[in-house]
Amino acid sequence: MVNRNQNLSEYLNNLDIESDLKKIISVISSTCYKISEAIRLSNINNLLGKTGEINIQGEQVEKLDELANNLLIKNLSETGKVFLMGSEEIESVIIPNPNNKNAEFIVVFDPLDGSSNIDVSVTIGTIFAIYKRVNSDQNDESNLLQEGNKAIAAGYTVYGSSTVMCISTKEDTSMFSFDKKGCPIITNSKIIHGNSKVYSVNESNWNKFTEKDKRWITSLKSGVNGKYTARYVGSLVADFHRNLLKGGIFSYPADPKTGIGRLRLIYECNPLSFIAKNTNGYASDGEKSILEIKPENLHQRVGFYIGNNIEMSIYKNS
Ligand code: AHM
Ligand code: MG
Repeated sequence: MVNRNQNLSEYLNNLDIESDLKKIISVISSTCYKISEAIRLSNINNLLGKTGEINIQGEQVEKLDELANNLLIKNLSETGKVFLMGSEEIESVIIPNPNNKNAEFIVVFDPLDGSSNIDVSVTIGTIFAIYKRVNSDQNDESNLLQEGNKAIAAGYTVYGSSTVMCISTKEDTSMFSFDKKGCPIITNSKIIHGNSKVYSVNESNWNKFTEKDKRWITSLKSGVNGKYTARYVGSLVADFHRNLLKGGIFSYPADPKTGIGRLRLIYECNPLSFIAKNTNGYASDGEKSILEIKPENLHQRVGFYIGNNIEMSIYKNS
C-alpha cells in the first residue's frame, strides 16, 4: 500500500522488488538530490557554461552535464550492485569502478536532459531505466541493447521550480519531493496520465514534418478534437512531467528523409515510455511501440510520440 508522506525507503520496503534494485533506486535518488544542490548553487560555484569537450552526440558538454554524469557513475559503481551502465554522454558501455562482475543490474541514464536550458534556469532533469543483464560479458553491448519492455524500473527527476522525482515499476508510479535534509517524501502515488489537451512539439521543424504530422497538428489547432493549447519547454523531461500530471502529448518526429529522430531510444525514450505504459499512456516512433524496438546501437535516435492513450489514438487516426 502507498501512503502519502511515506519516505522513499518506507515506500521501497512495500514494493515487491529485489533488495538490490531497492538499493540502486535509493542511490539514484540520493545522487539526484546532490545534482539538484549543485544546480541550485551553480551560478555561485562557477558551474555554468561549457567544459570545452564535445560528447558522443557531437554536442558541447556543459559543466553540469559532466558533474551529473560523473556523480551517477561513481555512486552507482559504489553500490556493488551494478553490472554495467550506459550514459547519453559516454560512447561505449561503462564498467563500474570498483567492479563487481557478479552484479546483475544494468542502469542507463541521460544525466542531465535539456542541456540547452541549463544556463537560463529553465527546468532540466535526470532520466534513467534499470534492466537485468542478459549475459555475463561486460564487454558485450547486448546487455544494454535491450527492448524497453524488458525494463524493470524507470524514472526521472525534474529540477524545476521544485525538485520532483518520479519512480515507476509495474506495481506503481509515484512522485517524491526532497525535504530539507534531502530525504525523499511521497507527494503523489498511483499516478495515471492526466487528460487536459496540450500538445508539445517544436513547430519550427514544420517543413520537415510528414503529411500525417502536419494533418495531425492542424487538426489539433482546428478544434475538431477540443480546444488545445501548446506547451514546449525544450527539455523532454519537463514536457513529459507536465503532460503526465496534467495531460497532453509530446512529439519529436523523425526526419522523413533519414528516418532518424532527435531523441535517444535507450536514454530518453525507453525510460519515459516505460513510465507512460505504467500510467495509462503509450509511446510510439510514429508507427510501432517504442518499447518493442530492439536497439541497434547505444546512441540510436528515433521519432518519438508519447502521451495519454486518448491523445495517442487521435494521433494514430490522423
Ligand atoms: P539533451 O539531452 O542534449 O538535452 O537533448 C535532448 C533535448 C530534449 O530534452 C528536448 O526535448 C529536445 O532536445 C529539444 O530539441 P530542440 O531544441 O530541437 O527542440
Ligand atoms: Mg536528453
